[in-house]
Amino acid sequence: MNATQKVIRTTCPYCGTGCGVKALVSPTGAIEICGDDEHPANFGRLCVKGAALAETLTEEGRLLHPKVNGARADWETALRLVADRFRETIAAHGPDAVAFYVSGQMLTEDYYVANRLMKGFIGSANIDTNSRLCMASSVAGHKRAFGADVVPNVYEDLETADLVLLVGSNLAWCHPVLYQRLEAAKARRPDLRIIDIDPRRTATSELCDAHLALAPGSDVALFLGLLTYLDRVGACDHDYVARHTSGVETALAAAKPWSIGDVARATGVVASEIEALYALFATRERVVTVYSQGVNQSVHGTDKVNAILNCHLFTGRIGKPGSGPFSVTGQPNAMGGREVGGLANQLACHMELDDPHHRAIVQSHWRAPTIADRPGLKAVEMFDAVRDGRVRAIWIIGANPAVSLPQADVVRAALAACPFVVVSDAMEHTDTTALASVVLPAQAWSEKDGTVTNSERRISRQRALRKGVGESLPDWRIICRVATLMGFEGFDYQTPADIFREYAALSGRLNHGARDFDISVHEEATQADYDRLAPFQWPSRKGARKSSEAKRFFGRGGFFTPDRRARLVATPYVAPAPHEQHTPFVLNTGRIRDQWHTMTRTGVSPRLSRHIAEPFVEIHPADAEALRIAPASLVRLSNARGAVVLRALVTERQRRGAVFAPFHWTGLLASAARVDALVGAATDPVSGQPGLKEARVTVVPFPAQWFAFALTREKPTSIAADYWALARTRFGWRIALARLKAPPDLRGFTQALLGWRDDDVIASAEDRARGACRFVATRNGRAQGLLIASTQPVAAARDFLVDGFDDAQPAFRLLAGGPAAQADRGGAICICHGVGAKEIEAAIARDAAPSVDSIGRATRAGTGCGSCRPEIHRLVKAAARHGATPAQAV
Ligand SMILES: Nc1nc2c(c(=O)[nH]1)N[C@H]1C(S)=C(S)[C@@H](COP(=O)(O)OP(=O)(O)OC[C@H]3O[C@@H](n4cnc5c(=O)[nH]c(N)nc54)[C@H](O)[C@@H]3O)O[C@H]1N2
Ligand SMILES: Nc1nc2c(c(=O)[nH]1)N[C@H]1C(S)=C(S)[C@@H](COP(=O)(O)OP(=O)(O)OC[C@H]3O[C@@H](n4cnc5c(=O)[nH]c(N)nc54)[C@H](O)[C@@H]3O)O[C@H]1N2
Ligand code: SF4
Ligand SMILES: [Mo]
Repeated sequence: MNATQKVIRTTCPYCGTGCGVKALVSPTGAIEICGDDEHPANFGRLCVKGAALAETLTEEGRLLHPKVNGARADWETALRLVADRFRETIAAHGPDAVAFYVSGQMLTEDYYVANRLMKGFIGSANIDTNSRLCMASSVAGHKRAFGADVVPNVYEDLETADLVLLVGSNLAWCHPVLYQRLEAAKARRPDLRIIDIDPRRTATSELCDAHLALAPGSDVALFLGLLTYLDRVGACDHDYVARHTSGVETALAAAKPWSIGDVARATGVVASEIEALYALFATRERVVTVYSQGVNQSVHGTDKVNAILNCHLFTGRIGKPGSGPFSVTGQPNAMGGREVGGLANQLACHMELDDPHHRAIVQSHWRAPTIADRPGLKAVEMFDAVRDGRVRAIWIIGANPAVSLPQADVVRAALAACPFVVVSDAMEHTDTTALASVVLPAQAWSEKDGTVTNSERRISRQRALRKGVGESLPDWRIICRVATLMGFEGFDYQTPADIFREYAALSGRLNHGARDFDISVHEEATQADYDRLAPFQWPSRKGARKSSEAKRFFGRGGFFTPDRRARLVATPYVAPAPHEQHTPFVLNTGRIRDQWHTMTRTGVSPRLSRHIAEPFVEIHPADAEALRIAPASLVRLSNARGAVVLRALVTERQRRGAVFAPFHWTGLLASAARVDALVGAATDPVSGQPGLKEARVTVVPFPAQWFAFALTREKPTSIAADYWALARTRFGWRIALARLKAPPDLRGFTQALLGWRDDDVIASAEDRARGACRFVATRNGRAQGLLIASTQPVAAARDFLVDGFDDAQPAFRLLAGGPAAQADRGGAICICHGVGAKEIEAAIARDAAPSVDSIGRATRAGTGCGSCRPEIHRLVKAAARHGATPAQAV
């Protein structure tokens, strides 16, 4: 840091860990990013995505002004059109004919005004958030058990526990800083036991003492077995159960039939591993169970949640230091959205739609003409209603449902046919903005101001670091202007602080401890207070002495049910339906380390695009062999709903009978990799959350005859291939391609793809024996484009070519017969220091006693943000098992 730089403290816009970020802003506007050592979520750490934030602050691809039917429009015209069309639709078809689909990436202030407009002024509850796809089963499970949606514990409990279970949670890649805190705790206290419960082995498993690769969807059986085991061995906390719970008999009755043998049969895990897990749970005093999408994204998600909560309640292990169930939130403000009422079945500030007293409180606080009194459409239902014409005008804010929602092809068609679609987004081109009648440019992270809540109920400020690009405006302001144009009064907030103050006051209104969510201590916050606001946890009740406010909930009961007791819920196990012959594989979906959702932001970063540059599917070697799928070949996954084509990653980390594919790739970045096109509309009956990890598919080789890898400076305008995937590089784009038949005119094909001009110098080399051909185009002595084609999947050191592309030398060396071996560093592992798998393997081979730390000293890998440490660990372990083996790219 230098003296001219201004320090602005803000919060990372990615995962729900909610790390504090320190931005160093120079007078020139240049921005450097580092971790905020004072923020209690991360104490200075950042993962690779947080560390690369500065790189995403480009104007490239941003939406700079409003557009109506594809043409530039001014704000007044665009907003008036939105207001008029919504008003007309409501007048003609009633308030339920309009809907908002919003996002856990909105700030709380944005959410508050959107919710107030829909539920208090339009008078419908048709506002739902993408958190329906993410947290709805945790919300429903919490409400069933606790009477309110509360995460009882705090992050430090992960560090002080004796046993941590990670259920359906790839923490190493999805909450990397929490994982690092856990890793550091284990290094300090090797006796801390960590068990991973996930059908596939992930980077997270590397730290764990055991990995239980249970059958997909069998979690309820595992936790029913645990409950009955705990009862049998006398691990019940009788005092806690008697004083603070009800329903224990029914829950136990549902669990009784589950012997360890039954659990082994249902989960496919050997009995001894199950028994070892149960014994640890019974005997370790402090236990934390972390869970996320492997639990929530299931048609039995709410039962999975309650099956876990039951075991914690039964043993009194909740809301105590080092003990409790811990649902970790995904998005930066998924938690804030739950608090403010962004779900179609909530009101605001954890108040309920079906409670007349709550409705009266909210309506009067909102000075609202009406108040919705029944739940609106939940995400999947909302798009069904768009499809069948019940919803005739929809406003999508901060989400990309044409990629991320189940039945994505149906969603796309529904939006294309909908009479009026408004999309507020920061980016110009997304799969969803392509379907909009009106697109509105939203300010993005670094430009806007507001608050977010992380997984441990901690509210932090996001602060503007610079002016908004183009004509973009903050979401709250866009929503308020539309509300005003619709004729509604009271949307004249001047700053987010005005909204925050009103919100804080609502949380405390007629509360007196009856409701969990309370931040009324801030109800009189001035602009200056808001500007200074330091991260704080709720509850933060007005008038309560700080010391009297427990940091955790429920350690001594005090649930939010009418009798103040928690409910143990009977959770019968429903085995997944037997496989249909034509769709024999379970399609599990999720995330990778360096990309965020539909890649609209992380996809612009060359550094983040490097770790995994192509959509892929993990498949077990035995399944691959039976289906004649070679490593790195292309495969087609399909079912009645759709099809995708992905690169095969053959790995024993995957179970037989199941495949895993990330859901990040969009229609803009790959020919056919929107995996949500394959996911069905079935949802959990309690929460309405879809089974995003439970689709069924068939898997076959994709019969490509021709393959290519290309680098270009300019993004191709069209790609004449049956398969393609694009990724950003420092100097342009990398493209993987395949065709069912070789292009008849390879030179012409290459010229069109790479955008050659006639005056470019073209060099080429052909290897007829291997059916390979290489082209390099240069302009003024600098590489312009490169293409390697082959009748086999192209085996080239891709990162090496990417790195050397600019000066064209490596490309020419390649033409001369392939890259120098010593220069090929292998697939990217450490992004901070640019260390590849082959360099790490070489260092491991040289090291007498290799460890993650010694390899870090030798190569610097893993010594930056630390996100790659689990992968280095895997390479160290693999070398110990087999001697040095070549690492796979993923
Ligand atoms: N890098 C990165 N980090 C992110 C995100 C991102 O896009 N990229 N997104 C953020 C968001 S919004 C979210 S919600 C979180 C999600 O964070 P996670 O929930 O950790 O991520 P996922 O990869 O969706 O799924 C977790 C695991 O569930 C497993 N699973 C699948 N089926 C089952 C099952 O039946 N039982 C069990 N026990 N496990 C199963 C999968 O194999 C997978 O490893 O990540 C957040 N962090
Ligand atoms: N198969 C499968 N599908 C899944 C999941 C899965 O695990 N498997 N996970 C689900 C989960 S947990 C989640 S959370 C969802 C995520 O799915 P989405 O939320 O639909 O995905 P994002 O790419 O995060 O979309 C956010 C959009 O908001 C835009 N944006 C960024 N900043 C701003 C801003 O400040 N204002 C506005 N207005 N827009 C902005 C971005 O450019 C982007 O287009 O996906 C769900 N879908
Ligand atoms: S763990 Fe990474 S992505 Fe998540 S908040 Fe922290 S820096 Fe951001
Ligand atoms: Mo999520």
